[in-house]
Amino acid sequence: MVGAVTPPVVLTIGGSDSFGGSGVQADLRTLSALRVYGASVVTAVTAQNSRGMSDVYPIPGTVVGSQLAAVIEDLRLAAVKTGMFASAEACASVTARARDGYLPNLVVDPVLSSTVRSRRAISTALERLLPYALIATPNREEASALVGWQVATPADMAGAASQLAAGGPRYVVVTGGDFITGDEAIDAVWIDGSVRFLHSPRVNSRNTHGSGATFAAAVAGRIALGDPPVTAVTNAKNFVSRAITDAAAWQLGTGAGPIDHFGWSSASRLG
Ligand code: PXL
Repeated sequence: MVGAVTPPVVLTIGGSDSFGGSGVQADLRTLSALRVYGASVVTAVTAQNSRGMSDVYPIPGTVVGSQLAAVIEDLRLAAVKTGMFASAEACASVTARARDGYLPNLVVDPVLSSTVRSRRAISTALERLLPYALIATPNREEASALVGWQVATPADMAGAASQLAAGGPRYVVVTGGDFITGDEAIDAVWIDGSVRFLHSPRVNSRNTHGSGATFAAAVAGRIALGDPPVTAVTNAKNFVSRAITDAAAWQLGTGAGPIDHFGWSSASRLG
C-alpha cells in the first residue's frame, strides 16, 4: 500500500534562520525532499535575511538538553545532523548524548558564525564533539578555525581534512563550494586514510544561502536511507548542485537567496 512504509528519522540540531533558507529550516526541507522524517532541536534563534545575519539569540543549554531528551526517548534515530551552536554549553549537552551512544551516524557541520559571541569557546566545544562524528563537513573557513591555520588551496583542504580526521571523524569533507578553479568547484574528502577530491561543475548564482546546511542535511538523510557514507556524500553533493542550479533565477530577497530543495524549477518539471 502506498504510504504504508514508515520513513527513517533524522534529527537535526541547529539554529533557526528567520529568512528560512539555512539552518533548521533548510534541514527540514532537505529531509522532506529526500522523503526522510525530520525532528529538530533548536540551539539558537537567528535574525537574518539574504543580506546577512543581524542577531543570534542562544537557546540555553538546559533547554537544548531538554529538547534532546524528549526526542531520543521516543524516536528511533537513523542519523543525526548538527549545525549552529550559539553556546559551548549547548554543544556540550549534545556531546554528552553522543558519548552515551544516543546519536547514531552523526554528521557534524561545524558552523562557526562570526556573529556568535563565544566563537572560541564554541570551537573548542566542537572539537570535543568531533570524535563522535561519522562525518564532519566544514567549509574552508570553518576548517581554518578548527585546525588553527589558513586553509586556502586544494592541497590545504586535503591537509586540513586529514588533520581533522586525526581528531576522530571517520570521514571529513572540507567543502570548497566557494573555491573555483576553472569551471569546477572542489571538495576534499578524507576517506579511510587518504584524501580524494570531488569535482562539481561551477554554478553561477548568487542564490547559495543555506547550501552548506543543505549539504550536511542531505548527507545525513542519504545515510538514513541506507547509503554508505561515500555514496551519501556524492549524492548530497549532486542534490546541492541541482538545488543551486534550479534556484539561479529566483528572486527571493535582495542578497544571496535560497536554493531550490524540491526541484520546483527543474527544467524537467517546467511546462
Ligand atoms: O549554514 C550555516 C548556518 C547554519 N545555521 C544557521 C545559519 C547558518 C548560516 O547563516 O544561520 C541558523
